Amino acid sequence: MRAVALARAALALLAALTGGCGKESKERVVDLGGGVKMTFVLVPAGTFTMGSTDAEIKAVLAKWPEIKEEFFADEKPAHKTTLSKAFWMGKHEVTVGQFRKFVDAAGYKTDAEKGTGYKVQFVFADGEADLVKDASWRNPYCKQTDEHPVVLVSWNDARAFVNWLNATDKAKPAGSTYRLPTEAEWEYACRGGTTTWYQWGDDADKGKGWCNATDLTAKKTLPGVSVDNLPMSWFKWDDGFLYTAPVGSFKANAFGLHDMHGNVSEWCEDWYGPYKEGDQADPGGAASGKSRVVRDGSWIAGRPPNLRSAARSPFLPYCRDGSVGVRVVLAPGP
Ligand SMILES: [Ca+2]
Ligand SMILES: [Ca+2]
Repeated sequence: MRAVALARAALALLAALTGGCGKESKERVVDLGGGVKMTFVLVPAGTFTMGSTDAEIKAVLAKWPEIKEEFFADEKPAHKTTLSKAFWMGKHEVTVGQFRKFVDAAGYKTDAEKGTGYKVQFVFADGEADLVKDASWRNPYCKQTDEHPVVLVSWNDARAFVNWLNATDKAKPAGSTYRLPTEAEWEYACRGGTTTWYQWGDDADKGKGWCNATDLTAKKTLPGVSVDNLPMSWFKWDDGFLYTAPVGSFKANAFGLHDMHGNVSEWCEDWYGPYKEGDQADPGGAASGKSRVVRDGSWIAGRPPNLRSAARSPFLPYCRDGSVGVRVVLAPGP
């Protein structure tokens, strides 16, 4: 009886989330005005193993022995995590065109444009790593069309964007809210039911067609780059993009989400902190902290292990980078 009641409750929640249409809709398209649209896909409730097992970390260290073990310590312990409610997630990273709609409508100035708290941004221009003072989402030092993922936006900017979505989408299902994904939602959505290092398996070299990463295209142009003060290692295939790629240029995962590996890293809602031991339900990260979570490697910030589904990074909320962007969820709750 309990199982039946739970199933009914889950169906009711799903109906509420999908606008009560009775039939599950897999995509939700939001009109931001002026022909600019944003598509969300429905990610079902479920249970998965979050983080890395000791066996995964041991195998990763064997493959990339130049990296210190403590670099992966924050991925432990692997823990069973349940997400009790379905949620909508952006099918793509937020694009320049979508972000521009927000900026124009709200008259918003990003942290980078205000120059607050953080005077320079780390971007790559002309094949070199540079610290520059005038980079912003409008001037990212690489060619970006309206279909490319917005970059050089801080966590504060990302939050301002979702606040605007909440005020703008009048057809939003009652009781649901736009926000950034929790770290658990992000990893669950990235894995799409997989338990391997990447959506395509454990072998980094078999990822061609799945993502825009630090590939041989990047190696040809940026041979001297180092990340985390270590020599760079590269994916051994060409994806055709040195900088960002237009969103959705690569394969979708099992949930219909694109670019969950690579292109740009993505802000999460949570404070960054160590994982708790034991099974968890709907975790929301550390209670407080200094940094927010950024997930996913990118066109540049990711040597192959950094693009694994379990990899995580801290990033100060006012920081912005040419490799960090945004993905949005629409989820039940405040
Ligand atoms: Ca690339
Ligand atoms: Ca991404």
